[in-house]
Amino acid sequence: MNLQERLEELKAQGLKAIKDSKKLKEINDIRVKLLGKKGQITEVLRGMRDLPKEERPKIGVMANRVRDELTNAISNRQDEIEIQKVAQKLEAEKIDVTLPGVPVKAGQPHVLSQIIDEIEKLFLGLGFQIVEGPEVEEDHYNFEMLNLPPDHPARDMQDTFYITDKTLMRTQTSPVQARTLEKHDFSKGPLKMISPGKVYRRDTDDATHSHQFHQVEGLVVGENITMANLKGTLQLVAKTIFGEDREIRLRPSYFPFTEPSAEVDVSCFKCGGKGCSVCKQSGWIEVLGAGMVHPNVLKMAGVDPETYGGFAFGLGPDRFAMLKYGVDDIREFYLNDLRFLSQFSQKG
Ligand code: FA5
Repeated sequence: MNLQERLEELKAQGLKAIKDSKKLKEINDIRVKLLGKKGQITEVLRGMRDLPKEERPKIGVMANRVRDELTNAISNRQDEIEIQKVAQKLEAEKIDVTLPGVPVKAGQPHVLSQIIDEIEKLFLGLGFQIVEGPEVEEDHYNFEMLNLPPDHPARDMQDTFYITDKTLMRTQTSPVQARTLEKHDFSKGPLKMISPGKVYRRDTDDATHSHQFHQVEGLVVGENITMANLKGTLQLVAKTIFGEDREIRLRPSYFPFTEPSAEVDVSCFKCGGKGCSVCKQSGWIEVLGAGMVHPNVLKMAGVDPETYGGFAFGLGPDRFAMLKYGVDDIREFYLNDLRFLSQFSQKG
């Protein structure tokens, strides 16, 4: 076989092997076998030394053409294999966009937040401002400014967690009354505010008591504010939260920062006032404390009690929620059990 025939043969074999190759490694092996330093084509080119001078150019041209053809074929096949590889990968990793997604469970505000939101909405509609106060409070505001000097016996009812001698976890939202009264400019009109938030007491946890619970404080101070205004406001709260047919009643009570003071009951949601096990046969359930702001509280905040007066109340949203939904243990609100919490739809 002369060199020309050998070249033709190598070309035909090479092209066929390139065409049949499936992997990049295979094609690389073919390249080395044909065109590498010790490759078959390279060998042919070396063999040209033994040819008569006049034949060399012809064979040289042919050998170069065969080498170029094989190089192109290798490069094209490499590209094809690469493309196939990508196509296979895409096929294998195909995402079926018609598959149903993993459902994201929509949450909802905690039932206590729902009650507080409802109360806030009502009071915003009545033109009240919403004020927040610190949970780590000064003894000065939590007690003294509310007419509870050190050693006042009523402090015992609200024993709490002290941070230092002078700072404590607030036992009530009433300190926000004192803080707001101090700042209010009465030349601009009466003060109407509510203040929701967490409070803390060293109460032993039981079905109706928690060491951490919520209160919403209310305070109105201005000229000619009467107890009738207090009663009307609380009636509205009861009807908004518990329903149109709820009545309230005020019972005389004692708070150092209000005079007169009242404990406020709502007619029982279960029996409507006839008497049942929920209301302990009384027809009424206690929900909040209230009263007319004590003149000492006004004086201490720099407000003239001869000109201004008003009412205040402090209600417990935890107890409201218990009554509204018939929950018999306050601790349920703090256990974070979604089976319990998800029962309370947003609309309540
Ligand atoms: C007060 O805390 C007064 N600051 C309320 C007040 C404000 C009176 C303004 C007058 C003027 P009392 O301790 O009664 O009052 O608490 C008010 C409400 O908080 C109660 O009616 C009850 O609903 C709720 N509450 C009290 N202690 C607990 C507790 N341990 N767990 C859950 N709720 C409680």
